[in-house]
Order: sequence, then C-alpha cells, then structure tokens
Amino acid sequence: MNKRDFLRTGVLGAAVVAIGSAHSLVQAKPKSNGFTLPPLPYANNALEPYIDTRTMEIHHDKHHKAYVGELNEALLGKSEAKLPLEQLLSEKASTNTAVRNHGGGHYNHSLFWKLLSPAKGQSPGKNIADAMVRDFGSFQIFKEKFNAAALARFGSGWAWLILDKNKKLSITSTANQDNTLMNLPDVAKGFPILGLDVWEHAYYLKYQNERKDYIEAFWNVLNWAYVDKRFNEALKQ
Ligand code: MN3
Repeated sequence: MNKRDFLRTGVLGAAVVAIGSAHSLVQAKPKSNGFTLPPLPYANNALEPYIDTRTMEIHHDKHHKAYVGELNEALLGKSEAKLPLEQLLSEKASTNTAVRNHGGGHYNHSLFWKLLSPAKGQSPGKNIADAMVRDFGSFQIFKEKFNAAALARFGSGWAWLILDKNKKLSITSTANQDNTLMNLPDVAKGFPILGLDVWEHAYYLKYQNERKDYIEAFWNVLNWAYVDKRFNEALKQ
C-alpha cells in the first residue's frame, strides 16, 4: 500500500467509524511489505520429550509471531523495511530499539527453529569438528564452554557459537534478543553458527528453574546438518 492509499484508507476508516458501521475497513491494518513468520519445519510435538509440544506452540505461534508483528509495525512505510534482515540488524540495531529487539527476535527465532531437528544420532561434520579441535582443544571443551555460557547468561538471552572475521570459532552470549550481527558495545561480532535461546519462555513449562536440564536436552535435538551448512557457508563469506 502506498502512502496515498494508506491516507485514503485512514480517512475512509475514520468516516466509517463516525457513522457507526462495522465495515471491515475499520479493522483492516495496513500491511508492511516486510517480514513474515516462517512455519516450524516440523510438527509442534516433533522434539518431544526434549522440548515439549506446548512450549513449541507458544514459543513459535505467540512469541515469534509477536516479534514479526512488532517489527513490521515499527518499519511500516520506512525504507528499512526493504533491507534484508541481516543487513537491517548490522546497520540499524545500534540506533533503532525496535529493530534491535523485534528484528533480533525475528532473526534469532527463525534461526533457532532450523537449528533444531527430531532427526536422531546426528554429529558434527568433519570441517566444523576439525575447527572445534583447533579453536577449543576438543569437542568436549567446546560443549562445556557453550553450556557454561548458556547457564551463566543472567536473565533472558542467547548463547552463541560464532565464526569471527578471522574465521575462528568462539563462544559468547547476548542479552535479550541481541545477537552478534549487531554493532553493539560489549557484544562480540561474528556470524552466528549456532544459538540457544535461554529465555525462560523457551523452557519454563517443562523445566521450570532447571535451565541446566534444558541445555542438556538441547543437544539431543540439535540439527548438526544445518550447523555444518552454516559453518561451511560462513567460511566462504
Ligand atoms: Mn524465544
């Protein structure tokens, strides 16, 4: 919808309200040309018993949906709405709180769904396994450091495995919906290979205050095939 159409709808909507009609134009919300909620790539119950059905429903259908809606609303009619999400985050998150919070929420969750999978028995591919040995000493040390970052993040946030500009893997965590694409003070920069949502909404129904148990369960549903894909793509960038 262009600006003129938007104004016309607004005026018409106001007129309809004024005569007390319930015409649908009154409810019609102007649409952004922006971002959409991706469907989960598996059923809500696919990650049981590690991540429960109800948590997946609420997390995707309520929380993620809200980030998308708020982001579109904040960018309505603005040129930023046309930017690719990664570029939007790297260029605008530091100065635009809606982009930082809702854009971050949209990116982080879109990534998170794809990082989970019901496929059993996955393990890291050779390239990333070798890089983990090189940069952490062993797979076990990588996992311990990642778990520690996820556990130590105070309040709401994410733990990350990232590839930095020197093509080195490292582990970090961010508050709220921040991520390592954003140019923020105190946030490490790098391409997010793997992220774990440690907001209470991600685990509280099943695990309550036991974040540690949720973190341990996460490894059973980690989609290593997708982790490998991201790693191999990031190496080429
Ligand atoms: Mn979440």
